[in-house]
Amino acid sequence: MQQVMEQFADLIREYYNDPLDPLTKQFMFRRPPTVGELQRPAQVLMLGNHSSGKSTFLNHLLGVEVQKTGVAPTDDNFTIVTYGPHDTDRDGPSVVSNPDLPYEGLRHFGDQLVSHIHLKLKPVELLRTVTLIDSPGMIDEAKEENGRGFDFPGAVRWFAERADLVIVFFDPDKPGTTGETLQVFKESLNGIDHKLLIVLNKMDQCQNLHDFARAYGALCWNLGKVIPRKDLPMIYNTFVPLEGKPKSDLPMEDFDTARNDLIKEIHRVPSRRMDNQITQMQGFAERLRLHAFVIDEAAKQYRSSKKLSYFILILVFGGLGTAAFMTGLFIALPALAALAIVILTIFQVFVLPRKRKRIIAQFDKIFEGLHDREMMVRDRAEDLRAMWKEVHPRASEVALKHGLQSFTKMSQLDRDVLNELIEDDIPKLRSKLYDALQSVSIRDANAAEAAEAAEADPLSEEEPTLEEPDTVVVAPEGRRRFSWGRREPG
Ligand SMILES: Nc1nc2c(ncn2[C@@H]2O[C@H](COP(=O)(O)OP(=O)(O)OP(=O)(O)O)[C@@H](O)[C@H]2O)c(=O)[nH]1
Ligand SMILES: [Mg+2]
Repeated sequence: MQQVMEQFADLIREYYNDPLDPLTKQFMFRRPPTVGELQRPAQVLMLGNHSSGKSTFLNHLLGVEVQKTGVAPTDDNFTIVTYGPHDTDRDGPSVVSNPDLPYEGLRHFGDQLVSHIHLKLKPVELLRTVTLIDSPGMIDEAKEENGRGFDFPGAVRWFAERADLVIVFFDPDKPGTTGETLQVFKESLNGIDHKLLIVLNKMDQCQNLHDFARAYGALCWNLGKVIPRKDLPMIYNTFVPLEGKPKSDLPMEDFDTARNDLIKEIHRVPSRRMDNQITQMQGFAERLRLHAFVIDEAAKQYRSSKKLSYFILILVFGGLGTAAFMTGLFIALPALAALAIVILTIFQVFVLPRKRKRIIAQFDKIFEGLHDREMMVRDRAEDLRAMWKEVHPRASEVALKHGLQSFTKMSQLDRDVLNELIEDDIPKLRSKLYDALQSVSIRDANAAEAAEAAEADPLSEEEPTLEEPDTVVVAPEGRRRFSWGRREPG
């Protein structure tokens, strides 16, 4: 599995190196993910009301006491738990200033947040491929502005966008989503419901079916208000078995199954990460294409209108000069030359910048013009418009700041390479990933079956096959590359 992941991570990096990074630079698009961000292990963000059992679950999952647990809402830190050969703790400032760790972006939230960040390294096998992030318990009452001293929903959004799975914990005491929880659902988790899992925890606290129905009903009712979808995400009703807790009268098997399923989902996160990275690269490439094509078209319009204006100037002054020459009015020639220089200066200082601004103000029209056919398909038009809404401010900003003249023409080869990446290479990469993951899981299942059979019949001759998976050949052979200024073939 690890080997398959590494191969795909390398491939994704290769696509960023060529053509996405050079095109990003050419058109001054936003920063692509760094190598550190691409290489980091998969991340699971654990959110939830205070005392809903986040830290207890984390300890249970890892089989060691990593986090303190307790009834009072005492933990107001984001704790990043990741792999290290020895138990080590690091504080926020050292975490956000370490370029080898993908948390530098948190610095923008200010010192208050940084002082609420902790990193714990633990020698636990699961942490080699999955990093867990425990978060401050949310208070289920309306909070004053800035009650925490930092932008809590913003920080949650930052972590959630980078997480491959976001688990939100509730418990039967507080199955409501009001106050801070409501704010987080609306401001931090909108648009990422595909990574969201909901856990109704501490089910052993429900004494009977009535308690369970009340808690489950209240949670669904409240979630329905903040998740604008017809179908709610999967809700795992579970608990963590703890010594000394009173036993419930409810049958516990289903809750045990839900806990095992939840743990399986967490173990599956590294493969989800690959899928998320492909989705992220696709989103990046599609936005870059919109940005680059619109700027390139605007720059083309600007260049041709500039050429036309120069052509008219040359024609007029060339004509006047020739006429003066032919009629023997040589005395008029210096005056004509001076006038040509004045008009050229006015043209360059006043007319061209205004022209540039006018073209940039018409970016919407250029966008519509470039996609007139796709705009006929309703769903595609909606997607494109939503994407353009995101891309437009940056495109206008860089065009205004640097001027349309500073963008070199995009070659047909680069256009084709980018189009092929989006239309062909990325979908193929995704299906290769599914095939590779499927063959790994079939092999794992066979190995487990063989091991079980060997255990049941120790005299059997057959050895369980536990060999390493074959290398999956995924290198893109013969694909076209970014031109790096080369002329296109033909
Ligand atoms: N009965 C029962 N108690 C639990 C369960 N999980 C956690 N607890 C108890 O609930 C209390 C709170 O658990 P924590 O794990 O500290 O909760 P938390 O969500 O991390 O809380 P904060 O860090 O304050 O947000 C502790 O006393 C735990 O022993 C559970 O599944 N069943
Ligand atoms: Mg906690």
